[in-house]
Amino acid sequence: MTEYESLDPASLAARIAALDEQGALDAVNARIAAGDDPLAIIEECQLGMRWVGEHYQSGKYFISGLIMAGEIFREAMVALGPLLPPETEDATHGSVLIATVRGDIHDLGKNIVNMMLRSYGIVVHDLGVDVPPDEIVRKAAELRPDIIGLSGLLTIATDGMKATIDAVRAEDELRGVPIIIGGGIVDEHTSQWTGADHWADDASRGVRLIREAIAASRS
Ligand code: B12
Repeated sequence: MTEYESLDPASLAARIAALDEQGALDAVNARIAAGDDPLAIIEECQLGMRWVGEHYQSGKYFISGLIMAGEIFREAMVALGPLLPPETEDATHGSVLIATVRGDIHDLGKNIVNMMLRSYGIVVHDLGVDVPPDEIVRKAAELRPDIIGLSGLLTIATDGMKATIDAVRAEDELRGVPIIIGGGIVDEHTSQWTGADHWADDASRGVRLIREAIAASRS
């Protein structure tokens, strides 16, 4: 039996993997009503999304499946949003400039990282998706964040990450600003190749590293 086949078909992850929009949203709402931790619910959504990706790769789903999964996830986040702490503009706990790099439009994972950072009172400046290196450099020079976060899910996004990091490092006034890369495709090797200071392939590790980097830059 594969890992996928062993998923409980009534579970949230299995419903997302099956692109059962109503079933997935019912499961999210039932878990909210039961008082489950919103982050645990998000993690299970993420597992379902991973299976959608596997089905796309194996040819079971087409691009429409990815789009549908994105929509289900977005709707789940709408339901979960009010349970997460509100945004702050007070940068006492630090600030992060974040963007999905050039050539990549995936943003659901980045948005989760944003929500988790905000729950720690960290100010997040989100530049959106498909952001070119020079735009990230320009906004970093203007906003002076404690750390820059670059997101990407496509293998090709590592090129955009490297180009962005090279551009930031070439800017004297941004010297010393740490950079973290994140997304399913990053690892130690990508981190070394791009010149990033940190990497994370899940939000919990990423948020921990970002908080540590902020604490280090302020001590
Ligand atoms: C939904 C989806 C889409 C949606 C995206 C909707 C949106 N608004 O984001 C749409 C339909 C637009 C899409 C398009 C495409 N997609 Co797509 N997509 C997916 C899918 C199924 C889920 C992604 C997702 O949202 N996961 C859930 C989130 C919560 O997880 P996450 O993104 O990994 O984020 C977590 C961590 O990575 C980390 N993290 C993320 N960013 C950051 C940033 C920082 C700073 C930190 C610290 C951490 C961090 O924290 C997050 C939370 O834990 C994946 C499958 C997969 N395995 O990821 C394929 C996948 C990423 N897509 C893929 C492909 C091929 C495409 C297309 C090229 C398809 C096509 N032929 O057009 C296009 C590319 C468009 C482009 N130029 O970007 C491939 C990429 C293969 C590769 N390695 O290059 C995947 C892996 C599917 C597959 N298995 O083949 N896609």
